[in-house]
Amino acid sequence: MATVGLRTRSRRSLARAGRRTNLAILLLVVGALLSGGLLFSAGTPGPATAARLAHGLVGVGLIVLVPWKTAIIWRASRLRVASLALLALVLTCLVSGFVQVFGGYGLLLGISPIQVHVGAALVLVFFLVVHAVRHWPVSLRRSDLSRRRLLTTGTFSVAAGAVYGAAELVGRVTGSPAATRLTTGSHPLAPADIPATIWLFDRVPDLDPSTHRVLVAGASLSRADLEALAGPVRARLDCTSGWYADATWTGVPLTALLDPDTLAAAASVEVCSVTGYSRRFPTDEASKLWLATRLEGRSLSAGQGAPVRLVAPGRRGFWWVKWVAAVELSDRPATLTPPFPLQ
Ligand SMILES: Nc1nc2c(c(=O)[nH]1)N[C@H]1C(S)=C(S)[C@@H](COP(=O)(O)O)O[C@H]1N2
Ligand SMILES: [Mo]
Repeated sequence: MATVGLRTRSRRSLARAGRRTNLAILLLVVGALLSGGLLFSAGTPGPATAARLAHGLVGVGLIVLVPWKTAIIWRASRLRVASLALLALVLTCLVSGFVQVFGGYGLLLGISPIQVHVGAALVLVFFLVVHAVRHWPVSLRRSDLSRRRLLTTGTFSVAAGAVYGAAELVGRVTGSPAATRLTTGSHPLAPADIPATIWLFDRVPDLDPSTHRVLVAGASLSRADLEALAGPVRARLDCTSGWYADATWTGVPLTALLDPDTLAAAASVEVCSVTGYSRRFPTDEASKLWLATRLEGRSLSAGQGAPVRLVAPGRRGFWWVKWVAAVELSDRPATLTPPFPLQ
């Protein structure tokens, strides 16, 4: 039997590209949406790291399939606008994802790569549904699960893992921003550069720090009351929009403000903003939740949550409720909270 050259083999492989390539791409795009959704909603670094790794691998998997998908597109007798839009959106997601990882946190025309990435992904869902409906049903064959096919899938996964590892290595060797990011994917910022960040649609409220009061389990406290009890706390603010900052805040732990017996009897502690934004924590986290009035010694700015905001070391940024109005103990378990606020 004559050995077949690598070039001939890859040419044949590309010529066979079709149903299975498309199926793999469908699975990878769905996987990207799921892992991206998990990464967005993970409240702590552990799950965020797992989701980030899965998201990166799936993204690289899509890139590995580019030659095969190109062969399919090249052969297609006609290309529909909706399909081309879907293609453009997938490419936008891939490119913005790479810019975020290797370019670091930055804004171009006031927009960050992650905003482009998430925005394109949301629009993509619509075109993905159109595309899937048009090509429905996806034909599955018994041979798709044959040993040979599983071997191909395994080889493909190893290739994706290798490309991922190589990209990570290149990022490090070249000293790109990818080298200094956290396992959650966030890039470092100095405390002075912390941007005022809105989760989705919240608004900076107009508050007077000298008259504002925070209700802590019914007790009304002024900023001066809180500052009288406050001390320094080092914490890492890690925002899902792709940056983090290690900084010193000035605050009071909730355990210093709440009666220990009442706290022990409750199931959760809810921290509410004047805007309606709120987060519910398990009561055993109360000693790690701080009502803060200062950042690096300076009073908070309006955008940073003045006069009082939550500092929640170990929780991702969207748990750090700004413009705190009340801290309430309740019988409701902390698990009965949506993963993230809808405002
Ligand atoms: N009330 C309220 N609190 C909020 C937000 C918000 O939109 N509304 N954004 C959260 C997000 S996503 C982050 S990352 C941090 C950002 O804090 P910063 O504005 O000081 O950077 O605040 C959190 N607290
Ligand atoms: Mo955030």
